[in-house]
Amino acid sequence: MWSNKVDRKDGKLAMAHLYVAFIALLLGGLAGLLQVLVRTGEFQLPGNIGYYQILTVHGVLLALVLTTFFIIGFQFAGLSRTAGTLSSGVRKAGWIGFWLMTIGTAITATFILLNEASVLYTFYAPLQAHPGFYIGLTLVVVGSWVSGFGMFTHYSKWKKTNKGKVTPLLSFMVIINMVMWLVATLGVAAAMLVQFLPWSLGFVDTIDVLVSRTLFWYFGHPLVYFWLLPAYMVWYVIIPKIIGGKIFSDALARLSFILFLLFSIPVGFHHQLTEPGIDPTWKFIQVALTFMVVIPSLMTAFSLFATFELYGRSKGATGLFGWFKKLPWGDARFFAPFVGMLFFIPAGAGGLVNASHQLNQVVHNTIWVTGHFHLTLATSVILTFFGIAYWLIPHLTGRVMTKAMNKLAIVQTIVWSVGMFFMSSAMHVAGLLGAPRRSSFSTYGDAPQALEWIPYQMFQAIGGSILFLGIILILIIVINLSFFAPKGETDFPIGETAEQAEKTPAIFENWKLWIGVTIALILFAYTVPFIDMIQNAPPGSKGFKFW
Ligand code: HEM
Ligand SMILES: [Cu+2]
Repeated sequence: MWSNKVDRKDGKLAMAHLYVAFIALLLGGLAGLLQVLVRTGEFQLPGNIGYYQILTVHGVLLALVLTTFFIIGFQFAGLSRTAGTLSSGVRKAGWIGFWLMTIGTAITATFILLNEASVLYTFYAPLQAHPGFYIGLTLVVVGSWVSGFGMFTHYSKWKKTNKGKVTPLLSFMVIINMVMWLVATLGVAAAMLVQFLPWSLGFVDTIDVLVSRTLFWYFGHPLVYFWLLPAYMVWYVIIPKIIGGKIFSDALARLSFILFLLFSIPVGFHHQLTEPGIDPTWKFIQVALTFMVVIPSLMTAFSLFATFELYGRSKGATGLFGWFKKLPWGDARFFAPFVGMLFFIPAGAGGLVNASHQLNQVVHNTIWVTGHFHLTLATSVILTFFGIAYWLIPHLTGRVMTKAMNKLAIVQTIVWSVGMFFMSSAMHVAGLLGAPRRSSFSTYGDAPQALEWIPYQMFQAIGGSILFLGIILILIIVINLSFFAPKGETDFPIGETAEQAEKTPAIFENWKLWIGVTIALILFAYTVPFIDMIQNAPPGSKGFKFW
């Protein structure tokens, strides 16, 4: 019924998303380079460019635009590969979604560049941007919904024509991720429509700050899992095939995705631990729910390393770690995501610190936090995305990656790791010494405390500059694979499940059940504190523009 090749028309849709993603990487990375330079205390931004303006560019382009575009493009390609060519209706939905997101991004970017919206990518009230900033972001979300409904339609069509069969694993994972995204983005949509737009347009004078932040983090935590799950898709489904091994267990993979859906949303308070106005009991409950993601995370780690070990042993490896040597270290499609996985170990440990109430007091709003998500998002996830690009782009453009490009991709991975090691370690240590994040000040008038941070901020700048070199390298590879690499066939690797694995239970696709439990958990975690916030609301705040 379908071939192993993604249809050309579906490929174009996916590639359009990837182009926007990599343009965002270049511009966002440039902003990042300027930031690390400013924070050494030795460099000033030229002209009237404000620090918070470029920091807004950096956060919006990298955390919101790059990720959403890359993920939606990759997921359309994955659905087309595993559940068959998209119908013209679904493809049209994909294009409408793409253009809504692109136009939305352009509108938001315009107002940031006009210096009307230096509110950072979290747009915390009472900072108030030009309404155009919020309108643009709303269009990005609406566009992603249109694409998401396209994906749901494609899935249900597959179900209808394949009654009784288990959905291909990758397609199942895509649907979980989009369900989570849909439920989560309802929070930002509500904040935009009910709070930010009326307030920035002048229809109302004040905004309820606590409610706006709560709605933001209701979305903001599942957002990080929306970034992470596509990386997990690659680790579970694609990497086994690339190394020539098997998926350890289809059922375990699905169960871990379901657990991520359940435990990603009712936990936003762990970003608001220092927020007054939320009862500590509810903070405690949401933190306990947060720690539940340890279960699917460790399941994932276990299952990946089981795949590696089984493969190594099948190649004759002996001893406790003999299998390690058998892995295909010279293949960038494996090497980049694997290094990403390794970085996830310290990243996850740092996350446990952030989520623990007492330890959070030490690191809250320091640059430690920035160090943390440059490990999770900007290394584990991003290196995996680069690993996707190495086969997905040539697959879609009908080209092959040359040996030279593969070598450059290995170098790219090493450059990124070294740069990030310096930058992120410096951020973690400076944060422990109290250096704040999101500050254009570096020396604070030569205060002794701040001078302690400067050596780390120098390391941060060295690491950041190496990282920028990494961005140049990946762009060279992406441009080569898109336009210049030799013509040929590249495989879209999809792993098969190991023979000895258990059968997949049908209950995993009982959506009524899983969405029902998700909603029940959300209502449990948010209803009482939310009523409390509304009933005991402080006076609202007028808007502020500090830039
Ligand atoms: C050349 C590479 C990069 C450099 C040099 C860099 C540098 C920085 C620095 C110094 C900050 C903190 C500034 C401050 O708090 O004052 C920052 C923030 C941030 N970076 Fe990066 N970064 C890079 C790549 C990335 C990538 C690839 C991503 C995501 C995919 C990313 C996501 C973020 C986010 C979300 C923030 C927070 C912005 C905010 O606090 O509003 N960065 N980056
Ligand atoms: Cu979180």
